[in-house]
Amino acid sequence: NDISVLGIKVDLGIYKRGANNGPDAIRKAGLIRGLECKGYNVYDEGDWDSDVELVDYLNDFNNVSLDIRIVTKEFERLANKVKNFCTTDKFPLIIGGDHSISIATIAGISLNYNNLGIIWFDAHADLNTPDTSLSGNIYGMPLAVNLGYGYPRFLEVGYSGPKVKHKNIVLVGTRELDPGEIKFIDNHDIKVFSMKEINRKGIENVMIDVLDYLGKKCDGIHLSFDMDVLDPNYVPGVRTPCSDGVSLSDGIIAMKTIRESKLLSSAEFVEVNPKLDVNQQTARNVVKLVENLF
Ligand code: DIR
Ligand code: MN
Ligand code: MN
Ligand code: MN
Repeated sequence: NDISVLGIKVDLGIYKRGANNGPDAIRKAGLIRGLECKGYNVYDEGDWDSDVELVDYLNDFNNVSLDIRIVTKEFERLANKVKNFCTTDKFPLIIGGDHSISIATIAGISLNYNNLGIIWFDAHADLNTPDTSLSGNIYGMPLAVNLGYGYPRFLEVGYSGPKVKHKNIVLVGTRELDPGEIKFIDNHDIKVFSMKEINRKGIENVMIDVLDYLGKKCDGIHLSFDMDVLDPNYVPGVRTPCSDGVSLSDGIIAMKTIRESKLLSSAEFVEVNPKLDVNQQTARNVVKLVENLF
């Protein structure tokens, strides 16, 4: 009945800033109190921040390629932090930050399991590599890195090589893929429950399939929830809104189905950008989802 919370004030995934203040906004929207009201003991470990040097670097050289060496150093430190964060008997709940943090969080989390499964809620697949990315943004690459593809330096974060197996990954709510990502999925054993499947089968049936697929073979399941998987009506505060997405009520049903399975071992909610948000709607909806996950 214990949950530990870690905020990650990192938005190295793109040159435009804002998602670094996601943890702040999610806390202000009542995350901790919401969980305590449900009877959980919440251990708030505060926010992890990247080096000041790096922040200055981003501000001074806006729209210039990020130095991958510097970003890698930050991810190394973060992976180490997350590894320690996860080695307690409390449920690790992470709030971001942009989705690039998953390069580090999943490296850290995976050290605690032999066969980690990942449920990737996202309008996107985040399977780009520097070769296939059309934007150049690192936030479009984390899942590829977790699988062992991408900037060679990133593949060393935490430890060398892949952090998860292809067959242990499920994408949910997918609806905007780049050509390289489509090819990647075609050539690898990655399960995809796209928006089309959700509309056809219903979210509850989809989630039962997801949990059955992973539950049988994994010794832990991590939820990586990019808020842009929801329809833009519910998430004005994301960098890349994507139309015809998951409704808030379906998101809540998905969280409840995961909770009832008792299979989840860690979770992260990312891509809340307070600069873009309207009336704290996106931050509040993170709280709503989390309240139904526990
Ligand atoms: C796009 C957007 N595929 C990219 N990716 C996002 O930049 O690679 N992922 N927003 O969540
Ligand atoms: Mn950024
Ligand atoms: Mn994403
Ligand atoms: Mn996305």
